[in-house]
Amino acid sequence: MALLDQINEPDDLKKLDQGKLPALAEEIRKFILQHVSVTGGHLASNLGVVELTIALHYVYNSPSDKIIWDVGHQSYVHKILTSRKDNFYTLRSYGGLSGFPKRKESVHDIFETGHSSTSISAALGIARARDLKKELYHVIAVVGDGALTGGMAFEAMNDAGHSDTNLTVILNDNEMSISQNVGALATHLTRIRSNPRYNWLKKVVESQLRGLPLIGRPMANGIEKLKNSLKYLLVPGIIFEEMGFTYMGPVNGHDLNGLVSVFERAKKVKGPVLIHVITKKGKGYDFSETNPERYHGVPPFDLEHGCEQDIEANMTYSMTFGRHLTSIAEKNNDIVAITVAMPEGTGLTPFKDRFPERFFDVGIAEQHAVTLAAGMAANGLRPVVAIYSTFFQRAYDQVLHDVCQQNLPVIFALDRAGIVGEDGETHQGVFDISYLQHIPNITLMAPKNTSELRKMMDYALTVNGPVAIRYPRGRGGIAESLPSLPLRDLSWEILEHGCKVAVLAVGSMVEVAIQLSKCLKARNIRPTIINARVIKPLDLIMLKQLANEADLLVTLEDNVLIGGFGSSVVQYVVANRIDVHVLNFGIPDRFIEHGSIKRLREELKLDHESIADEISKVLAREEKAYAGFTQGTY
Ligand SMILES: Cc1ncc(C[n+]2csc(CCOP(=O)(O)OP(=O)(O)O)c2C)c(N)n1
Repeated sequence: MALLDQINEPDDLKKLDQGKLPALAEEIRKFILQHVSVTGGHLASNLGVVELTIALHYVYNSPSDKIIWDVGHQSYVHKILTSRKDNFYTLRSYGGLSGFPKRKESVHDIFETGHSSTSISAALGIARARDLKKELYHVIAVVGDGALTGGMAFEAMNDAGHSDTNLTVILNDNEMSISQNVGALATHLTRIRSNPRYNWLKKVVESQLRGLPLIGRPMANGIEKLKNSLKYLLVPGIIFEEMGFTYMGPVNGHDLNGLVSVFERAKKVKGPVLIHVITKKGKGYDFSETNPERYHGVPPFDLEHGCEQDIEANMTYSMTFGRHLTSIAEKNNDIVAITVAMPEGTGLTPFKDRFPERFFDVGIAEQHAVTLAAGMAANGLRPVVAIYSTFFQRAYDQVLHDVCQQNLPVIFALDRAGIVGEDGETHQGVFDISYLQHIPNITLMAPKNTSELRKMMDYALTVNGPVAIRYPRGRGGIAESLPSLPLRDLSWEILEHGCKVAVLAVGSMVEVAIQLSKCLKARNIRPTIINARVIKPLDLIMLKQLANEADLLVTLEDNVLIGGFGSSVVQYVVANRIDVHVLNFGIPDRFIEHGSIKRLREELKLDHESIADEISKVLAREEKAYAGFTQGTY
């Protein structure tokens, strides 16, 4: 019987002989490969933490002991060992297992994540609550070297390090963020890893020190002092020691005996401890070991041939952005590009290769990225910050206070705006219109297709102030064939002339509007279809005309209804006492779980048929016209 078949929860694991753990690790690797190649998901990070996770559950008693995963994309092995193996085939599908820790999924999922660098703060909070309630258990944060580049991780270490709180931080150091990790700390960690002399010397001196007799307190204190001064010479993680942590490591993260023994020792240490574990991202699968960046997150793929990609056939918004930025930067030396650890995901790799000196990967540091851009813009450059919509949330104050208040010409390229699908709640880019459009000075746009994205980028460079362009994940669909006009006057675009009903669609919802139009025509309703490509400022000339001429205005957006584009339209209509129905379609007031984009749109009734049904119903009711009517839980 396979070892994995005998394990459903951590107690089963603890019954295994320690000598069998490496064989179990191999079985789990195969299990992950078989499943993730079908479901898609975060492959390389999980293959790297197989032994680490086994050892954690072998030594600690989850859920009494609390294990908190940073980002949470590497929690698959944890899920497999905590009663979710049999459901693993549902990973990331609608109604199935989430790709991230979820409290409602398991008592072993202590804290929900998806955004990076939160684990040490959360773990410290849990540990402090434990102490105040006079409870006894271990709290462990598992954080990657990439996640450690985030400011929050430092803020938490700074706080934890000056307290006596018992807390274990496991630094999973694989030299990679999604791409190669960056920054001074990453360089320091590399130095530790790559210096065998250091480690040899440390071992020798430590064993000598352990051999010294402990005669009375003065002698013990003397040894402590000696140890402390030797630390500067010998302890590789002195930076962590100086921050108040006991540093243990570096430890080979694929040696189960070594891991079990270091965790056992760490349990006895008082105060905050940091265990430095070295792992190989993508371990055990040739393709992912050699190209961990490509295999960080994968769609379903063929195990034998690996994850292939036909670049031209997959011309995404991100690629369009990256290529166009590279081409306009040829003629404009002031353009610089900033990414937060995601050169590949945001399409900036061509720019990085062509203009290495004008490209800045700042690590997982969204706040810093935005204020860095503000500084550059204040000194005459044209910075372009490429960030996923969901992670941009982190930098709200920097956008408001450092960029917009000073009206600095920074361009924000907000990738993965709207519903993103399988990554679920923590990654949906459905808040950006609401958290940006109320900030003075900003211009906010959303293209209907990739060619319009290029036009918007050209336009943004002519604006002497902040501009944000939000665009969705993946490729454009049926709207790709539509021509795109230059923006110049920030006007909206009329795609179809009709009467009675005017549909105002934002970004990727233009595609839905085109299908909606067909559907309505089949019901003898001929709508006007507007590409509301500029969200702020509203095209008031066109809006006024439409509101006065139509019986019903319909807004479509893949942003939350509260504070979204539709709410601005309603505000305008109400403020100007225009007698017209307004129907807002967008994301209701709740978090949207994982599933395919198509499935989620249907569930949210944001597909063209559901919208057509709702419009037909309203028209059929022939209610007395009133403004401000909204759909969804507003
Ligand atoms: C605030 C935030 N920005 C960006 C990301 C995207 N992201 C997901 S995982 C990851 C790299 C994390 O690296 P590391 O912590 O070393 O984990 P590894 O995947 O290498 O195991 C990044 C940048 C994120 N999750 N959160």
